[in-house]
Amino acid sequence: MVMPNRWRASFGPHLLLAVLGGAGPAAAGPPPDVPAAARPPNIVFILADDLGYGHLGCYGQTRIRTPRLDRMAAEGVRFTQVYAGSTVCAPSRASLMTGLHQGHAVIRGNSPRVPLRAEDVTVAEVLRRAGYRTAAIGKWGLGEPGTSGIPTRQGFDRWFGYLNQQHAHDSFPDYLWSDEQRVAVRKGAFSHDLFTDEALQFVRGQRGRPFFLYLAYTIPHANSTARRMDSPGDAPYQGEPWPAPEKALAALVTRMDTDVGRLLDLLRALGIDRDTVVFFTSDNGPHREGGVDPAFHRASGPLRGIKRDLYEGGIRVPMIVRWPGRIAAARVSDQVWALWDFLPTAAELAGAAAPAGIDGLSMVPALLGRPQQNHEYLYWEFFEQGFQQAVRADRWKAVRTAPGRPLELFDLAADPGETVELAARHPDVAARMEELLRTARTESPDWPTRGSPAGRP
Ligand SMILES: [Ca+2]
Repeated sequence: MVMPNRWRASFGPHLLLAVLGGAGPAAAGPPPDVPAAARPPNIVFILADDLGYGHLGCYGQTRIRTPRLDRMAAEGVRFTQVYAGSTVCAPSRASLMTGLHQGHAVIRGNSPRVPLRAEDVTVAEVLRRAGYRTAAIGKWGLGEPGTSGIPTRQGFDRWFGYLNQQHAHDSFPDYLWSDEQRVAVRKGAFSHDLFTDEALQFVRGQRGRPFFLYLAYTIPHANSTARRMDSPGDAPYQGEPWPAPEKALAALVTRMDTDVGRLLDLLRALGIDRDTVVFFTSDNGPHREGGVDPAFHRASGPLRGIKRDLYEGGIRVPMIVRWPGRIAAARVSDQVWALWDFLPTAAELAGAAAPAGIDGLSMVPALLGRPQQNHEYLYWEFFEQGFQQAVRADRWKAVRTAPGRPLELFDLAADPGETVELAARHPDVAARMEELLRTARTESPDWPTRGSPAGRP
């Protein structure tokens, strides 16, 4: 039986702040338990790893079966124009955690391994100060052991998983981190299954206070170190006439789908699914690692490029959000937003203020189907193959694949596959995009551009 919820019934988040009194970010420590009637929703954020725009049935996949995520989309809102923070893991997660795009983020690449700093304000810190109990489970990648960047020093009450991204390549690890302890893992245990068990246990253990669960799965990332796909089996695809890595990848995606379903079933069984907002998305586009060919399962859908590209296939990701009773069922939204919008979105859901100076906007209106403020632009930069930049403004997308190369301009409304280059035909738009590539960023000492942004002398 779900208790009537006055917040859901009548209160906007700003009113909620007043109800909670000192529960905003200025308050020291979590407030005492608030009455159920005024409690903001639980927030669950599930992040897949290298899951492409085309990997889920509800985004056009025809062979890999994802019935639970498809049903989640049918029960909530499915976004068609949501973007990752970056085209690889660590920087994308840094943008997710801090609300900053890559032109301002403290972490802008997988190497060097720069940790989040003590002064960086994460979404977990914002939610914990608003009274939430917070957990991170899975792959972290934003701080090595002993640094300021580890989850327990970045706002998470509970942490279980891989700190190091290289370590996360091994899905049958010898050890994992539990809070600040290294714990042995039973031989042959598949880490993803441990993460699911831990997530279900965390949710079952919550009473009274709202919770934030950040569940960062490692599926369907490859074991890039051993150059293979780690999977406990190929079911239900063992009989398919596909290359072995493609069977393994499909099996992993379906396994994750099943486990997302288990989590949603638990929320319902506990009578809290109407009090819980669940997000599902990916950290970047699909990979070509571990023997996988992203074309085989059409992993990017209709989009151009994969992981490590700033074309759409590298950065546009699935995004499904479910909140029964508040988010209308079976809605499809083309609202343009990005993972750096999650922090202010979560803050508004919690009735808390987001830190000043971030790049993200709250997408709560878009979630609820109300008029939404749009970004003037979205910005990305990437350093692994030389300095690359991309910007999206309205229907236009510009990519520069190296300093000094010509700006490539695409009209995403007419050409989402980025096949027709238009810079010469729209010099005014190209000039505006050039200006954004220059002004959207500040220089980072850890990721020098070697040559100036936008290829200028
Ligand atoms: Ca990734």
